[in-house]
Amino acid sequence: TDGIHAGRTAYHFQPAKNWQNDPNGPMYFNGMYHFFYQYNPHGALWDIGNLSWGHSVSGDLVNWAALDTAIDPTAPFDINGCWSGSATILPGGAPAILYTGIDANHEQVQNVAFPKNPADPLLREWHKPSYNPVIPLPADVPGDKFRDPSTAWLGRDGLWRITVSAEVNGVASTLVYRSADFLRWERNAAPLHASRAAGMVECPDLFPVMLHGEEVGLDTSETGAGVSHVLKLSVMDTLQDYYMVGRYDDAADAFSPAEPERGDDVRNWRRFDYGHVYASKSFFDARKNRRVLWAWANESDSQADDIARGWSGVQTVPRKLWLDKDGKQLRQWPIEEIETLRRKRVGLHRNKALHAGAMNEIVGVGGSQVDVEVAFRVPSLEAAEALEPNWLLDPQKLCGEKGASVPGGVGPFGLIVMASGDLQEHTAVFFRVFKQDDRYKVLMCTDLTRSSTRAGVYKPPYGGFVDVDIKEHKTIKLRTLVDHSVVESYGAEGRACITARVYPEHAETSNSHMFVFNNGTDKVKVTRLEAWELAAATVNVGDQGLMIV
Ligand code: DQQ
Repeated sequence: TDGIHAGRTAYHFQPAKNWQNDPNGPMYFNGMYHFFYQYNPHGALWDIGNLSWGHSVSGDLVNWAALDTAIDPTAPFDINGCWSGSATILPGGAPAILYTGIDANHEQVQNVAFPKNPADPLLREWHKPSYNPVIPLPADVPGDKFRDPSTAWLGRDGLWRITVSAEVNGVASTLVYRSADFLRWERNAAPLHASRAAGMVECPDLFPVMLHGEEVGLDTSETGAGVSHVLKLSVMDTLQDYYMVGRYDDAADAFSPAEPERGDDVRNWRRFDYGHVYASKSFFDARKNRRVLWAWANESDSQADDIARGWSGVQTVPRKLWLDKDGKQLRQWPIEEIETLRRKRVGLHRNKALHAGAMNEIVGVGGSQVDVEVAFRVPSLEAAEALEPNWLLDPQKLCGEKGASVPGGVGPFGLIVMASGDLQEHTAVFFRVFKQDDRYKVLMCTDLTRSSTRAGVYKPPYGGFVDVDIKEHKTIKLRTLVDHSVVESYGAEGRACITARVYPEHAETSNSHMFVFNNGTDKVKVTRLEAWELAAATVNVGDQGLMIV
């Protein structure tokens, strides 16, 4: 393999080299998108003391220019690491960053940083005032469990609020702090959320969404009629991100879940992605009036591979995010700017029936950079397999037991991507419909078990149930973005996402193939299929000019 290029993505965000993890402080400011990220400038692995904030800018969220690191561990309040945090655009126009520093005592504290020169269109240099930390470690919180300040929002009383993750007397808590001036912060006695069950949570976020399914995004301080809120938490125990929709009350700084039956244990909340992403963070994009989510996707091969490649970690494509009409689930979709990379296209002219066992190659578009959208019409649900109630508990296990090659009634049907000519290597993304009494359950899976012939790679099946009424819709759609080592899928118009990392060996020397398939006894119809090869974006490499929109 050619070292640094093996598996390097063409349009997912990566620094030119080295380790990256959490997305930090994304914002749109002064006509420019800024993206910061947890970055180790000294190597390809996470290193507790060496985390800096990497910084890139973009005019379109697709092409990125790398700048120098924005925040580095240099002061007593962050000398042992500059960990995750968020940006807030203050009234009057200047942005502020709040981040976690690991201080000289190895304790986690919250710090503030401001642009040295707010008139610099690139905000290249950041100043960390010497009065930091603005929030020292509270007495009832252990030194290693206090971190990840969110973007701030204004309450109707004119005070700023942020959330910070902490363990308080052994209880994982999402704390709220208030401030009039962004410098002095006071903790609210009651946390926004607390749970004994799941262990430490990280990277908390609270943001508003339109209640009635409108795809319009809201600035983080919006409240009032027609507005719902989303509480997002990353759970260390499972390394997964979860969310709950609910009502936020800015008088008490309290959150009441829309689905209280899911309980306090965050692991029973809804998932952003059934694959492999963590530490997600969203921001309000005032340029296009939308909320955009970023999330980190770690490597699934070994640390030795990371070192050999010289880098580790990618970000998902930025996703537009909104609340479904049902008031409970979020929908996600790749930002439309990704479509500017679409080049060679193939499409279907008329409906195509896929009979039992069908496996049709999508001819004319191939390789490791593709975007494919397909709609499957399910004419009958008669043959749907009966669902055993305990299968609901572990959809990932179910995807393992009922993989793409296990015939079913309605499904499995879906896409096969990153397939070698002999099919020894392939990744299947598919649906399977089950029947429970007179209701139907749609399972979505990404099966990585055959994704690579390489040993020492984590190749699980991923999966989740899709919250969609198949009986009413009769059609289920799938969009999959393939980018060398990423297979990122959006099921049922963004109701379920699965992001996976793949390391196919064949792709280093030969072309990859793509198929639509049906392995159910009932036929399904492909009513739409469009596939594009995607051009490579300019992501932190080369000596690109800045594209300022
Ligand atoms: N990563 C950061 C922490 C955060 C964790 C450190 C989540 O601030 O809690 O790199 O991945």
